Amino acid sequence: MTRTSQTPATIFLKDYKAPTFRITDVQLTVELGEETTRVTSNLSFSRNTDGGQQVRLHGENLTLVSLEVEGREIPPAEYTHTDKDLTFLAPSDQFTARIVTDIRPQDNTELEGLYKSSGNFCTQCEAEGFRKITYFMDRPDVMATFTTTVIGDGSKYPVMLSNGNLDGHGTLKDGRQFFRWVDPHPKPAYLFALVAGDLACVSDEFVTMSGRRIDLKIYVEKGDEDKCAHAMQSLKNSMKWDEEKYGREYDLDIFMIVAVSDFNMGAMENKGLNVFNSKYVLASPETATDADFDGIESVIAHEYFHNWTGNRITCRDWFQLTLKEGLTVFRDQQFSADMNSAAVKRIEDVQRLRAAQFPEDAGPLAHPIQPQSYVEINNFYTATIYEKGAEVIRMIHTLLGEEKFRKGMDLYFDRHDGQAVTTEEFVAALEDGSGVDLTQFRRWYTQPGTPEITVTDQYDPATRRYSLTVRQDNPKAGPKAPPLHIPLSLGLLDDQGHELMEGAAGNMLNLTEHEQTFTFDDIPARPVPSLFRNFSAPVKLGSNPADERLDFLFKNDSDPFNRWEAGQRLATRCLLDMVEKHDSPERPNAPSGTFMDAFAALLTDEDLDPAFRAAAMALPGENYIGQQMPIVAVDAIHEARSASMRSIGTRFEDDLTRIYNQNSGQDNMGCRRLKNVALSYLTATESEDHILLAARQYREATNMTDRVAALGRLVDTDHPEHDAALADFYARWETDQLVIDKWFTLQAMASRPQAMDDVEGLLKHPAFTLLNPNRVRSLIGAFAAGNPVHFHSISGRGYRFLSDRIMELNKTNPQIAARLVSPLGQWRRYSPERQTLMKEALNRILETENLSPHVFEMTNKSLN
Ligand code: 0A1
Ligand code: ZN
Repeated sequence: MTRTSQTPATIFLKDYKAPTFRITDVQLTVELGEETTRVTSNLSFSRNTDGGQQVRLHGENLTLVSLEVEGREIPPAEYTHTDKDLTFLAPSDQFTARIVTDIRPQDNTELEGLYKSSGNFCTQCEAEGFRKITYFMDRPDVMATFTTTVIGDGSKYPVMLSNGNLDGHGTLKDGRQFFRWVDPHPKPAYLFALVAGDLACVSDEFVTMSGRRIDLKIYVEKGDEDKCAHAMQSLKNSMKWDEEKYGREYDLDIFMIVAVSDFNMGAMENKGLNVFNSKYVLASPETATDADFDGIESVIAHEYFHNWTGNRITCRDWFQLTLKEGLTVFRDQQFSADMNSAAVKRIEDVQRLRAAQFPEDAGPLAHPIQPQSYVEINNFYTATIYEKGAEVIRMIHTLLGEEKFRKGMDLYFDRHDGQAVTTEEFVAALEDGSGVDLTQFRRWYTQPGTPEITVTDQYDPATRRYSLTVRQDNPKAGPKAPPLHIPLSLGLLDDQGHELMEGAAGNMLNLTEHEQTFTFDDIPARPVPSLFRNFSAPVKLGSNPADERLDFLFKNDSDPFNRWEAGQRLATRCLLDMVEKHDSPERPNAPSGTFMDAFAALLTDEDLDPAFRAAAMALPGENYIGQQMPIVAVDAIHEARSASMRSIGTRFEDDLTRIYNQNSGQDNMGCRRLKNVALSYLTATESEDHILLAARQYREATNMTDRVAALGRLVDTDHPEHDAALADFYARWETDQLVIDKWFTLQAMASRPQAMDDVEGLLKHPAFTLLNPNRVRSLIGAFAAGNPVHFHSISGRGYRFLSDRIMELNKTNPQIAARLVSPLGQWRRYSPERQTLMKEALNRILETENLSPHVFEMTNKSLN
């Protein structure tokens, strides 16, 4: 299993050394060609530390044409050159170099460096892609000003973009067109971008708080101009919000967004020139769901907010990735909460954390938000760095309070503007700016694992004293791991549901020891505690209160998050009970009476916000239920959940039909969500009427939210409407890639018995390609992560299917291949037969010839 000669090197945080030389200015000329693209780079070097004369530049997949230092051509005997770097001697402490290289973007399927997407040139340089464009000190602590001249055939590429402000354009003597861009803000190479193509442009403007007029441009493929309005509005809202909330103003004359269809991730914050996966730009009600609209708003905000948290202040090295990512996710979460329902947003953020980060933290790929080592940095763009990182910032925000948090942030921006810094420098600035001690809190940066909290309480009527004993354990961090500083936001409710402590936000307890007891005096009767309100810390609450208490909190808690949480816990308890009794004679086929009563209350509570009500009515997903079991009972979970859906649909048919009708035809996201939850229960009954209701909704829908919700109900049936609706959907949207992704995903996640055959068949569909990451995610990613019954089929077919695709993708796009490995890494959580099959699949991957470091690291670690 362990490889020797081929094993890629591990990089350690403890080995960090500041660079001996810095590059302070870059003058880049990129001559775009159909065969060869030539890059000429003029660099200004200056000494940074003692440490000799050697200058080492990174470079991969480059053809070196020439190297000059201080105007002198350097002969090959005077430099060394490998497939990873170029090394030569510095003539003095300050010098210039000119390097000419050739590259072939049209052959680049990894989508890192300069590549082509739908005939247009574009770049992706984070984390280490700039070295695939030219030789450079490709590390984030080397920050330079850039001037970029793009040259090419103006008839093919009328639009030529790079970072900064436009400084000039025209036609060269040979007829080629050029555009020159100047970025005055020093930046690391990972923020470099270049785009060229025949693109359409949608324009707008924003006037900043100091009265500067900024041009806003969104570039898209021709024909997509009418799908940019939401992205543009989101951008303007983000710019305004960052000024109001954090005092941050934009700093160039132009802000550009380009949408491309081949992109490994969601989007990229290149200075002044964000490159986006088209999924996070293009939307119209006919083609995008409400969830897509929300996704666009948050990703546009995320990339824009990076301008201050990421670009003006960047990371010293990649171990500090959460410095920019955790902080920027927190900021985009705050923004979306301000733009929409804060309660529903918080529920969604926690669902995402639990779905993606908790399993990561509990499995073989667990790492602290500041890792200590890595093989391939691209494997560390994880839910832990992003989502848990955001929770850590949120806890700082909770501990400091709004006002002191802002003081801390102001100091951070003041102190470190223009620098490449560490998470330690961030925490120190927040501490100094707020005056709050974060010494113990820092442990969150270096401890992996999700803390498990157990709570017991006591009430003494004689002394009217109530006490809570709270314990924290973090098994993943080892028995000797010191306790974390955990903010526990608490409410106490009396038996009428009134708050016993002032302020509905409750009290904030500082949990700093392994075990601690908190006492409360003058409590007239035994209260019901509401713990970790608004999910005040990324922990698992072990102790499970009685159903009656959950029911009480579900009906009375003033904290909306905990209200939702109580309902989910009640549902989870019922489902787990059904799973446990799956093979026994007293197997229930419906959730408990307490749950049914609580659900009934929701059906008539018209005062609740519809989106919140929809979230509260939805049952926890199969993966989440599985997470609550030591060994996941895949099939029993599926059956228990399906049976519950069915019994709820049957028992409450009238109320659900009423809710469905009341919320139909309303132009409101919350109403659509509520209506579609009702539809999911109704169709679960499998009655002909309700299937036909879904079919009618499918046909008559005026928006993609309703259409996809209805189609999702039909793909799980064998009803003739199944084939009819799928065929209709394909024919209608054949030319819209993003919509066709949905078509693949719905089929990938279907639970009907023949779903695995369907998925294998779809690989051969003319619209399927492994070269487009969205398409790969829509079929293969959705199947592995969202179809537990078929992925974990005891035949092993699902595992083999996934490992085959990983091996194929390893050749063309190792980043995407590596991202698909993690479902197999959860093998310890499955039955012995499944464990064997999952490990077999991992071992097959590991034996593949020419395994990329990306896939090697993920697979090798997954077997641990
Ligand atoms: N910094 C981007 C994410 C990103 C990371 C790597 C990429 O290519 C390998 C692309 C994008 C963000 O947080 O949005
Ligand atoms: Zn980011």
